[in-house]
Amino acid sequence: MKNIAPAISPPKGIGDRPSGNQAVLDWVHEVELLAKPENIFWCDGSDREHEFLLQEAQKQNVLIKLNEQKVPRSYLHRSNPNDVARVEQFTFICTPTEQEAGPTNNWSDPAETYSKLHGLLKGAMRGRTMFVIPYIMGPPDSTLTKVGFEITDSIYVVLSMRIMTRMGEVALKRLGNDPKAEWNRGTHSLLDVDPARRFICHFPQDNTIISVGSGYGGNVLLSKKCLALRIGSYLARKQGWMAEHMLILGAESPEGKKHYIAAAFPSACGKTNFAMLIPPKHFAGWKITTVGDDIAWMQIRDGRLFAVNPENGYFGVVPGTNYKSNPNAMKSISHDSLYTNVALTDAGDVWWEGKDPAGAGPKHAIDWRGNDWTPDSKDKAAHPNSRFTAPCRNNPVLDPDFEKGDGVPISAIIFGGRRSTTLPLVFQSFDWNHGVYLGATMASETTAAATGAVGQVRRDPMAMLPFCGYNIGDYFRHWLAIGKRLTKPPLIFNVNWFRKGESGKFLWPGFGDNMRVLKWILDRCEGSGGAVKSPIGFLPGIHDLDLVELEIDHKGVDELLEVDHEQWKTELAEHKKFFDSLGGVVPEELMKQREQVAARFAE
Ligand code: GTP
Ligand code: SPV
Ligand code: MN
Repeated sequence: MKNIAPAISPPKGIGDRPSGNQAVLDWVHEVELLAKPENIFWCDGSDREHEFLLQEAQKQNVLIKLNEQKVPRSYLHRSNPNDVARVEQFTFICTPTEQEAGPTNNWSDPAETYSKLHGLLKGAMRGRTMFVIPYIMGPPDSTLTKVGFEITDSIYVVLSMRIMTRMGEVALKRLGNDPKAEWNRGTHSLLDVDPARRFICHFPQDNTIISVGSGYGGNVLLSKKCLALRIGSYLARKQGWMAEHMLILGAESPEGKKHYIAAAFPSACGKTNFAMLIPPKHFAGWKITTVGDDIAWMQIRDGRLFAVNPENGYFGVVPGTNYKSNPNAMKSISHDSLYTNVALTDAGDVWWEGKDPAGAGPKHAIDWRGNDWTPDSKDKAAHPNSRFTAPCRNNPVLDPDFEKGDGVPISAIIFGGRRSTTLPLVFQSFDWNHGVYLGATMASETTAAATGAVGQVRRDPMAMLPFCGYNIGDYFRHWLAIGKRLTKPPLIFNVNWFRKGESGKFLWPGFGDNMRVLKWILDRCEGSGGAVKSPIGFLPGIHDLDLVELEIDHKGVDELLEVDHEQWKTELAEHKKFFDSLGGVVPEELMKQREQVAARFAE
């Protein structure tokens, strides 16, 4: 099978074992005894190593080099067609009690699960190379930064982790020699990429992740959803900080006033696009910069929340990305990038649905499965969840404080999902606890980022449903407790770019025009923006939004901002149903918030 790499033999000076922390060496030895690899390759992230691995990956057909003139130093990877997205149904939180994992996670018993996984890993790397990747999550000088080691038998994982994390020496240095130091042990093996033997298991108490049977993104780049979110959220609660599925952006006015905003939207609901947005012409002089596009780690200082992006790269949705919707993403992926499951043109370029204006695509290409494709084919050329992996350094609007260890101060938190109906374009919570309620009850139509049905409304609290590594009730309590410690809490908002009109089309143009909503949010942070009070929170009046040069009529804006009482009756009933479904773990305060919304509708 094309994903499964035979062992490689590196030349002298590449892949050698560094001297290091004995606890790490012991663990690597244990996994070696279990998985029986042909050899071990210690990654240091150097250019020489990178060149060598790229050559090997091409030899093994794991990567295809793209046309150097079109996309310099970039490669295409095709994952197994049975393995193209996160698998929530095979993702487990393995805590001593089921109650610790809570009602929203799949739970399995740690001892039984270790034993099952060790069974699967037994001899699994025979004839293969076992790579050891030392990495850190977080800026090198941040107190929030965590060390992780990922063992993998996938060269694609190594090359991806080199982009997504800070790899090599920096991690060994950060860890030091203390055998008791905190670090994450992540073990990954492709096995034979069989969905029947695919498990993504987290052992929060042991700071351990074991992932088998997949070679795809969020399942196997253990730094990201596994460490930075599932294990991260567990550690965050224990240690008094927050690990969230949020972008972080900087917004600087023409006068030089800057705010940082964090926003939690579920998978494939617009974080990368919002974090890189280019304001419409009318907003000349405004600068939007990216700190992060997917994950925020936040801690309290001086009564405020400060955020860092633990990642070093973007693992972003490809389809729909173009020079009109997201020029900064296009530039970010124009060189030194990996592409997964997009189409390959005859000229050796990459292509996907939504790359060009309609009709301007290639007449022939090889689709993401490796088959011939023409515009008449019924199948898509690129998989709907095809992804790019690109270094943050490629982003032309990377925030200058991207690597600031202290983090950036957060003025506002935004929640939002894909909702065709009910949810207005934007509204503001009355206070922190009400904002926590907005996050706790948010919902979104499901996307291709996870396997399963697409387009079904499901509750996805704080966009963390698939990523909270412990009991969701305790997670809500943690949010409420953080609020109590903040003297200058961020304001909390909810947005919805995806409301549809009667014709079934999106009412809001989205992308760069989201600046208009962001501007109102910033005005509210500055205390200057007007608002009208509604039962669900503060809404902008139509004149509070800057809609100059926007091709949308007043009726459209009214529809976008409408709070329909009948729809909200249903929505509130859904909130109750959701809370009830969690089986009594929801804090009293959030139940009370729901009653207060209902009471405001009755006023
Ligand atoms: P993950 O990486 O899965 O966490 O996704 P994300 O939240 O970063 O989503 P991303 O920005 O990649 O957007 C996902 C899809 O939504 C893409 O196909 C975008 O084209 C589309 N999208 C993003 N922003 C908007 C918007 O403002 N309006 C509309 N209509 N679509 C959008
Ligand atoms: C998401 O699904 O939210 C992602 C992509 O960001 S993955 O890393 O595959 O989880
Ligand atoms: Mn994500």
